[in-house]
Amino acid sequence: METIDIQIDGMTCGGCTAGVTRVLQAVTGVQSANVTLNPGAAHIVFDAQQTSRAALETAIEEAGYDIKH
Ligand code: 9UX
Repeated sequence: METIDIQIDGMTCGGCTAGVTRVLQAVTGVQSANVTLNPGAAHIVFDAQQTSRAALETAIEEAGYDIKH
């Protein structure tokens, strides 16, 4: 398992964090996703054979949020 943190811009409420959590947990290979509003971030544990930081960042962007690179 691999653990990463992704900084996210654009989440403004608890509904946003719940939505991002749901999106991340739906990605095959994600074991757990903890999303915080302040600071905007996702702490993700995943199987590197099944997904990647890039794929997870894309999923967040497709949900309507921005990645802080
Ligand atoms: Mo409510 Mo957070 O629409 O966007 S989920 S502000």
